[in-house]
Amino acid sequence: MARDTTGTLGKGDVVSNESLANLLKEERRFAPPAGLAAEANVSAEAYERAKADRLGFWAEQARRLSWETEPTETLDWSNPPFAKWFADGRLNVAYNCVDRHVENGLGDRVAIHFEGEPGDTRTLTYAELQREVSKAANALIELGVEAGDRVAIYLPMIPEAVVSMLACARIGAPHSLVFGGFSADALATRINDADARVVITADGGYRRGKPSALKPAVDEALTRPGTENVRSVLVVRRTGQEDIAWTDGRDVWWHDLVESQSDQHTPQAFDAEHPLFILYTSGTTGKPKGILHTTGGYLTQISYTHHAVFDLKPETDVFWCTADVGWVTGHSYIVYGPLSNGATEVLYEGTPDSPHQGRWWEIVQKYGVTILYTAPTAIRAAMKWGDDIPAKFDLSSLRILGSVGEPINPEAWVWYRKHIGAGRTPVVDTWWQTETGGIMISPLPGVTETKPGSAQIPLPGIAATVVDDDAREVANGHGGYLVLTEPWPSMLRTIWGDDQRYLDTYWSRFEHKYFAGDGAKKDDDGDIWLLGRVDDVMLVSGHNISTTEVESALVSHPKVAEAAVVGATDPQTTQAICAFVILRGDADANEEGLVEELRAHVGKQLGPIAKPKRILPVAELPKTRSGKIMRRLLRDVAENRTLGDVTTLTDSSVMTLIQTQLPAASSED
Ligand code: 6R9
Repeated sequence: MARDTTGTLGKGDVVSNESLANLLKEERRFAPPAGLAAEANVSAEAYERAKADRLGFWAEQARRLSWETEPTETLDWSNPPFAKWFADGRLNVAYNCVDRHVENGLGDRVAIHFEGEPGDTRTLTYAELQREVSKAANALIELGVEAGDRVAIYLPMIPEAVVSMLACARIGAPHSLVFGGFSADALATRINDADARVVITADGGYRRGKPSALKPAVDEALTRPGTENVRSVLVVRRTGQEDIAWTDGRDVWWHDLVESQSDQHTPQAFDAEHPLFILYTSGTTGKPKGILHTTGGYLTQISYTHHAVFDLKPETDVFWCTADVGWVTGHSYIVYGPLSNGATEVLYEGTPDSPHQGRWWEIVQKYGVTILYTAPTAIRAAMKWGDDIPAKFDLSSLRILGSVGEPINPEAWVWYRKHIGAGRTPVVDTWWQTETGGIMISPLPGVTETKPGSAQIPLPGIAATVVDDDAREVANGHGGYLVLTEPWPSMLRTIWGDDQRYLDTYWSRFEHKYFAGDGAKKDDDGDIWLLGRVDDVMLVSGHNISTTEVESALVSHPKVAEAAVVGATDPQTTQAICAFVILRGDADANEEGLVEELRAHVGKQLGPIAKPKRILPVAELPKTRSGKIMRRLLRDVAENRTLGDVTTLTDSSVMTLIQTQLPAASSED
């Protein structure tokens, strides 16, 4: 396959043009359902309006919120890239997410349907949520937390996680959530970096039918240097484990302290640029970055995008975002988006396959979920388990499906629409990052004719494009780097305590443009396709090949459910493509000729250069808690290195398993 040299791409291209052409073969198109389009919250006209007056458009969206002092300024970009949005406005985030709905007569509307992993349930109306948040806010005040103090939250997916976040927001104390799956070390680093004063945790949570302790990790983290400023640990009793260690004077039970508080608390307004939260990116390399988000701009964009992308009708919809609250999708689309819009939503503690592989579909049926927002990794797992599982449940309430977290390969997209959405529901593939705070690139369900595998176009008011090495916008049909060319309301404001790193990481690769770190291409219609992290692009015999494309080609084979591809150092070809595949439920890993069949399939789809040198069927892939494949670890395995940091893995035994399987299954040319 000859390299196309006619394009604008130079040395170090993210994607070669011939491989672009391959992805452009996707010709399936899905028009919005007529009924949905007619009633949609946002119509095509929004793009025009935002294009004509971007700042005016965002000023208009800010009016979705209740401000104590309405902003008169929209954007202050006098000191780029340090943005201020709505800087002279003042508001309270918790008031916007809770109290104002109660004041509007919606106190009896269900805010949260909680489904615990063991099957226990709890319903919280907006009025109940207001009382819980007020009590928790009063408790934090009693612990001496003041506006500006950081509070670390290390909780399972239980209502107290949402209540704690809103209580912090209510009193202006920035929260810093740490995944319940993270180790004591990871927790200590984050507590230290944010200089947290209080930690909110639980005795434990439930995972796969068993209690799993959390408090011991907090106890251990607080023995590490740099965590001395933590004066209180507030502990929710979730599992009732008995052997819990207790530090008198520091540890306090939630049911003692919070339950005894008054359920009245008057929220006070904060400046629009008051810090709302710090969230550490799971980052595959280096010290975690504390991404700082602030109040007014963040809530404006999150509320708008939740309304627009999911077409939320708060009176009738039941929204469910399956993410963990400990990562940004949970912050923006479990807590701040749905609640600012007065939605009714599901919060589920457990995993999709416990106690059976139909658990999610059972929950959709039980609560009549209408909008489901999940990640490609979960969709591919469901594909692997088989079509018959979702088919056993009534999923007819669903009307919109969303995807986030990784590129969704066309096969998974089409499967999702067909087997979960009954071939009827739009699928919105939403591209964004912890740093962007909210959705940036996505179809709109009532407007966009969708294309499986593409996130398509920037939302109204968002400016994104694809550039080459020299920062020139690429023509349609070409690939390069995804950049954001104008500031947006929910953008990160800096990296906590490290302005220089903020500049270096995001604003120095291309002048005046935000560098997202993702490879992307524009198709002939100008629609954007995401191709994975730039670091994941492989160099094979002088060709740049994106891991996403090879993975997508593998998954388009009927026997493959999931694939992870890495480039391993190779003396002949610079890097050699090494693929780890999870087979579908009915495929046999020992089948004669399977590896050859898969290699041939990729060769046919993408060309011989993209044929993996090695293909290894595995039972599991190493993933972060947010479902992203940790290719770095697979590269370590493929290159026979000792494994790097595995603390952010969901399950580190996966790596041992993969390592022991490796030599036998390799296939050489
Ligand atoms: C929200 C979230 C951000 C990175 C991002 C990109 C990948 C997210 C995607 C997607 C392709 C999508 N990503 N959504 N890639 N299509 N729809 O995931 O935030 O955890 O910070 O990750 O995830 O690589 O740069 P975060």
